[in-house]
This record gives sequence, C-alpha cells and structure tokens, in this order.
Amino acid sequence: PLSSDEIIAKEKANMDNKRFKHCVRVSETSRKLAKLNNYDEDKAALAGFVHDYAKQVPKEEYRKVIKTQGFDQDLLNWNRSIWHGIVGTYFIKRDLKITDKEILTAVDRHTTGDVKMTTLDKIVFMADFIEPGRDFPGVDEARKITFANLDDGVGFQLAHTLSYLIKDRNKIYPRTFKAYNVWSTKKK
Ligand code: DGI
Ligand code: FE
Ligand code: FE
Ligand code: FE
Repeated sequence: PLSSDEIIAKEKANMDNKRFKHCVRVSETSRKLAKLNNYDEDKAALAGFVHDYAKQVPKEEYRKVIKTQGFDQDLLNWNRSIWHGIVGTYFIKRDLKITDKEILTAVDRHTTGDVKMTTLDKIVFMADFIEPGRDFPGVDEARKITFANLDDGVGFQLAHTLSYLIKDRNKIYPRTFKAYNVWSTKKK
C-alpha cells in the first residue's frame, strides 16, 4: 500500500487547490461523524479524503475507462457529476492502490446515494454535503439533522438534491431516484 504522504501527494497533483481543500474538510467531517456513530475514524477520514479524487480527470479518459474496464455502457450517457463517484473508484484503485471494498463503495455511492447504504457510505455522503465550506440555504438545518441522526441526514440530502436538480431541469440518475424513495419518503 501507499503511505499516507504518498496518497496526499497524488491527490494534490490530481486536482486544483480548491477541490483539495474540500477533500480535507470532508475527511475531517467524516472523522467527526464516525466518532458520533461508533465507526472506525481513520477509515472514515481516508474515505472522505479520497472521495473526489477523480473529479477533475479529463472526460476523454473517463470515456475510455468506461468502454474498456467493464463498466455499464449506459454510463456513457452521463457526465462527470455521475462518473467521478462510480468510475472514480477505478482511478482510486489504479493510482492510490486502495483496495478496501467498503471505502471504494462509499466513493461509488457518494454522489447519488443508494437503496442500501453502509454506515461508511452514509458518513461520506453526509460529510460531503455538510462540510464547513458548504454554504447553500438549508445547510445549517442539514448539519443539525445529520449530527442528531445520520439516516435522517441522508433523507434530507436526497430530497434537497433531487428538488434542486429538478428545479433546474437536470437529468436524474435512476439510482438517485431509487435512493430518494427509500430514504426520504413518508413511511405510509
Ligand atoms: O463532487 P461534489 O461537488 O463535492 O459533490 P457530489 O459528488 O455530491 O455532487 C456532484 C454533483 O452531482 C452535484 O452538482 C449534484 C449532482 N448530482 C447528484 N445526483 C445527480 C446529479 N446530477 C445529475 N444530473 N443527476 C443526478 O441524479
Ligand atoms: Fe463528489
Ligand atoms: Fe455529495
Ligand atoms: Fe465532494
């Protein structure tokens, strides 16, 4: 495995400084949420740190990897918002030599959520949404809800993101919809 200094250096080289600082804050927030939810803090911090590793990989490189590395070809109809989680796992394995399935799954799910989510998936998903650099309307409520109950945070984020995407007439990735139905809707 790579040392943490090597992971940090590779991550820094793969993105601009603004994105790097976001990753550091997501790492710190993931650690905090791990502590609150009795999860391995170091593992959560690493998953949070690498979650956006591939956010700025060129589009052409993504297309090539989707075509040749066994990904669902429907991904070619999407864009980097969706790719950097699901396909980002390929670059994290390749470049950062991270093979831990739980970490890779948390990265895979960090943008859309999913029907089933592990504690680590929820931690990274929520840390990305509420890290101290976020300032959208509703973020303080999101923080309050998430620190009180991680699952309620997931439901809040999915409803918030979906309503924002729809307001702007964006295409919704099916997994985002499915996750919303599980985590955000009334129980009867
Ligand atoms: O990578 P970040 O900016 O830190 O955050 P993110 O990975 O959670 O989200 C990246 C973008 O993806 C954000 O603008 C919201 C968008 N997104 C999330 N779900 C969907 C989506 N975009 C589309 N078109 N469809 C989705 O289902
Ligand atoms: Fe992301
Ligand atoms: Fe997110
Ligand atoms: Fe992020």
